Amino acid sequence: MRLTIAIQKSGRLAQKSLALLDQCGLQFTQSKDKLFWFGKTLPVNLLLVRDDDIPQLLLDGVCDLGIVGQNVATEVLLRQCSDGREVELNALRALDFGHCRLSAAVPETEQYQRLEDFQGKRIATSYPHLTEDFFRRQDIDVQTVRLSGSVEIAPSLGIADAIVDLVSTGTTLRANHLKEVAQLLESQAMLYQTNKPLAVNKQILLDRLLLRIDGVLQVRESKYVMLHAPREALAQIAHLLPGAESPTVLPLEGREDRVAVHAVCTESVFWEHLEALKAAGASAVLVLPVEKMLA
Ligand code: PRT
Ligand code: ZN
Repeated sequence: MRLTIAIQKSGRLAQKSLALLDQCGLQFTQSKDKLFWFGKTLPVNLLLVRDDDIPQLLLDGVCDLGIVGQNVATEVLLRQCSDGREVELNALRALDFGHCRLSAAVPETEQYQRLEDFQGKRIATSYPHLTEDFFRRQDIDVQTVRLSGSVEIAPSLGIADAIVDLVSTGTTLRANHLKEVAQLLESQAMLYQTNKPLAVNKQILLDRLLLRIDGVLQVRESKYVMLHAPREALAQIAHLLPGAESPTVLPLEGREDRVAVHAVCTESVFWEHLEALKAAGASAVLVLPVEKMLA
């Protein structure tokens, strides 16, 4: 029995999705049509598709897991809901890439003060369900103009008064003389599953994969810190190590007053942390990268 994961074939999430699975030790033989990759190292196959298709493939049971932006998953779920279908997806892990926000923007020249200014406006978007749901909740009537791309040019073409689109740096908005005035959703890539239970063997495999994913996510920030410290400052030093659980304390040959301290810091270690450790009496401080981690 094999697990199937759907990921984006090409686009903003494609490389990072593959990199994550690669870091989890998954390797694949690529098929010629490149749509289906066979897992060599674990019984996990890949389906390479357009990101918009991933939620539906999950709901239809074509794949067991999918990596897609929350923006896309939420839009598809709202669309299903508006068609009278109650469906859900479980977000198993936030993957910390593909960060963006779905925002409303109006022409720079527009006098905008509050959300109610959208009343009666035409809003161009590729996210009609998210947009309608957001404004409906605020009791504001808007008319959506559905576009599948180049949403940002709609106001200058006169086909909409405002837009709702994804923003990351804001460059696209500025280039089109638009200003971001409200945020509808914050998004990043997520690992999704349906809420249908998996067969036992697949669940065991998924649990194993999740442990590896957690290890990969954690390792990005983690550092292994080694230092020498006065025995009486141990409590203070342990407190100064960012995100470290009980450190290992080792004797130093020929020294009664000082010990070696080793700890895994699961949060970023900045120069400020090292300076504070030194001020507390630490010396010989070494910060090493962590390659792999399994909790
Ligand atoms: O072909 P396929 O359908 O698979 O891909 P796609 O073209 O629909 O999606 P793609 O690859 O562009 O984006 C995939 C996912 O990346 C999105 O669904 C988001 O979850 C995430 N993401 C993160 C973004 C952005 N950042 C982003 N900036 N998706 C799109 N953009 C676009 C945005 O639409 C706008 O045109 O980038 C422009 C704005 O960027 P800035 O930096 O100028 O603000
Ligand atoms: Zn898409």
